[in-house]
Amino acid sequence: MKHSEIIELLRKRFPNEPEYQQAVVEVVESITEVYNQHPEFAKANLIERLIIPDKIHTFRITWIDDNGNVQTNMGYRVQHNNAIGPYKGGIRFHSSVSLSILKFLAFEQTFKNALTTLPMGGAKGGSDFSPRGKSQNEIMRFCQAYVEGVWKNIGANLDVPAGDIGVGGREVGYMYGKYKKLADEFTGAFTGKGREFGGSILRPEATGYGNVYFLLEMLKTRNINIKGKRCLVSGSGNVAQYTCEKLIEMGAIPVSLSDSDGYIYDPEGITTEKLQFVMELKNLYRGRIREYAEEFGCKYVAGGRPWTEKADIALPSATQNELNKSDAEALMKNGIIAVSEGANMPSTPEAIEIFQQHKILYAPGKAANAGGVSVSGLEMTQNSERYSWTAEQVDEKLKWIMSNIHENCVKYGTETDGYINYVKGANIAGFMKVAKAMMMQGVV
Ligand code: NDP
Ligand code: 2IT
Repeated sequence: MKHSEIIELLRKRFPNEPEYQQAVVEVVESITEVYNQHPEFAKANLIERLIIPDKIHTFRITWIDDNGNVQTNMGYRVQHNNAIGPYKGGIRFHSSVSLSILKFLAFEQTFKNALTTLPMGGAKGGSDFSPRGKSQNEIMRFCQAYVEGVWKNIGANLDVPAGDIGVGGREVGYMYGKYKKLADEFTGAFTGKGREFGGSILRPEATGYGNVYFLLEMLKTRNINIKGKRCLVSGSGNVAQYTCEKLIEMGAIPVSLSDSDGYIYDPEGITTEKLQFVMELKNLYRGRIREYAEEFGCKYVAGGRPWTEKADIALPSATQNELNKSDAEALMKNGIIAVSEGANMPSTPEAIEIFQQHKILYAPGKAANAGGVSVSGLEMTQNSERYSWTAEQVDEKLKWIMSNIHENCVKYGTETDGYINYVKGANIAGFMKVAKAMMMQGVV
């Protein structure tokens, strides 16, 4: 495989998909060397078979708003690869959703899921529907309409969706209810369900908690204690909230949060009580993060991102490409020691280059945020067993999985000078598992 040929092929086949190109190029750069050490991979043309998703479902979603107007949105489910298990990945409802974004997320998910040790393939779905300002009934009708478009293509042994941006426990509940009615069966076809109907304990917390567990493993490699470390967190949704919760529990000090309108910086630290306010604000009242600054009298920057504030650690937990080159330079100038990604692909390639040049601890999302899908995998296991585990059991497994992912990154990503290149490590470890499974299953 020639790296330049793959990039050429990508640009030719998928010319209008910048996010997809970005995600693929990163993986190709990491795996070229090992790929070429296995001539059987090229013979089976594994790379093209990984660049073209297995299947993409595209459909129109029609729903009626509270004023009686008929609305339409685009609906998608990208089933990227099922070499190691049923398709698995979240659903995103956001006005920015495009095929390029869902393809990049499904591609990343394939390698992330391979890292978890659990049998899950990679997928992602969603819609350009914006939940912002919609009533509870509109959300429910929209969720039901999305499922109408996709229900025949998902299922416990086929493809198991979950949450992502704009889709949390409420939306999964509505989608599962509609799925159950259409399919006429009660199976684990979604994860992130309510605890009362098969949802795993700790699934809501898993991505944020898992990211902090991964961060602790990274810090351990340099004998750094997390206690008292000031942490920049972006986003204020599911991942950001539980990242803060675990940081506080570990004695670290989260000092920022954001949403698509701006960020807050609280130099005194976001405490448990303040976090409770954020959870109610975001999960119940669906308000804006600006209201935190109004409540607690701290700084709010409209339209900004928190990366220019001084801190020790950054945990981007909002969205893709939310941290660019100049943000990375600002972080370096302020002496950041670690960046651990809760979001998927939040750092641009130029930002990553800066982190690695400065040899700081840097974990890409597909390693650091794999805790969410891992507990989704554990939810699938519990659903198959028709049993539920305790919080201790799930947490112990989550910790083990995150430390195992870290170990694999060290194994495949340690460079000659001892620097751990987590991007390379995660990409090679994830790719090798999927590649071996594909080889054993023949040319299909
Ligand atoms: P939520 O919808 O709960 O929260 C998303 C947060 O990010 C909100 O604060 C939102 O602000 C902000 N945000 C979304 N889009 C943008 C944007 N274009 N610009 C600026 N801010 C934005 O989603 P999650 O917390 O679940 O997801 C956050 C990230 O974590 C995503 O990248 C997701 O793919 C990733 N992830 C999620 C997992 C999960 O289990 N949920 C698992 C692994 C990764 P606003 O309210 O203004 O829209
Ligand atoms: O990006 C992700 O890993 C998720 N949104 C979670 C997917 C899942 O199936 O739990």
